[in-house]
Amino acid sequence: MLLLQFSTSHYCRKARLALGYKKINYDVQNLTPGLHILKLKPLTGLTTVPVLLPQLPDQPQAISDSTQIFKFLEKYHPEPSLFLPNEQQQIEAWMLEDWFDESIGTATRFIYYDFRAGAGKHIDPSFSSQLVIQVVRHQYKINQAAVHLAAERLEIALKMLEYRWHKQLYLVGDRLSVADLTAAALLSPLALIPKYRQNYPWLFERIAEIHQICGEPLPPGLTETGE
Ligand SMILES: N[C@@H](CCC(=O)N[C@@H](CS)C(=O)NCC(=O)O)C(=O)O
Repeated sequence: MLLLQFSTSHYCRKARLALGYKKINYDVQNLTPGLHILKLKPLTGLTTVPVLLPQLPDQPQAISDSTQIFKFLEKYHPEPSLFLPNEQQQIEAWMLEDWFDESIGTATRFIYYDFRAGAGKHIDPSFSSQLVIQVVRHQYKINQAAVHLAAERLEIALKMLEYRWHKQLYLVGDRLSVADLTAAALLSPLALIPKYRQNYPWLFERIAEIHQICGEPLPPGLTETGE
């Protein structure tokens, strides 16, 4: 299998966590932002990564969207399962997965790129890095008002995660599900932001644990020793 990705994308991290959880061998191809459209549009009709190319007989040529990749992997490689045996719990896991995908993953993107252009500029002040950051800010219309709203949305997610991850371990049911992997990937960009690191240490411990279970290297800002 081949995963088409941006190396820094948290949605691509989400797909890698699922591949790792299921111990599936795969290669990655890092696409260049901007030029990625030329490759993806004819393949999927969309412009976003991740895209999985199963490269297997009788399987689709390309699967676009991290949620569709979860569904394909579960069918292709059912064990270990990312679906919960209780149907009602699985519906709840999908609802959380979708909320993280559509709302919280974009909120962390807004907060992350705002940080990288301001207080976190020192992480990579190079012209090329700051240019990419400005292009992304323009593409997603990231301004102060939008960042403020994103931070408010994120607060709700953090309260929910504190209750479920911190106190119960799993977001739904009694084992890892699509909801846990999605949250671990889509909140990972916050690991570079001191305010979140200081206020939510349990969050990053759980994100690190899930990465370790999935055999995926830790996101930038987290190290194996937790520093
Ligand atoms: N809902 C999509 C979102 C993926 C997404 O937003 N990917 C971004 C990178 S983080 C992307 O490819 N952006 C480039 C573009 O929109 O052209 C998924 O879960 O796969």
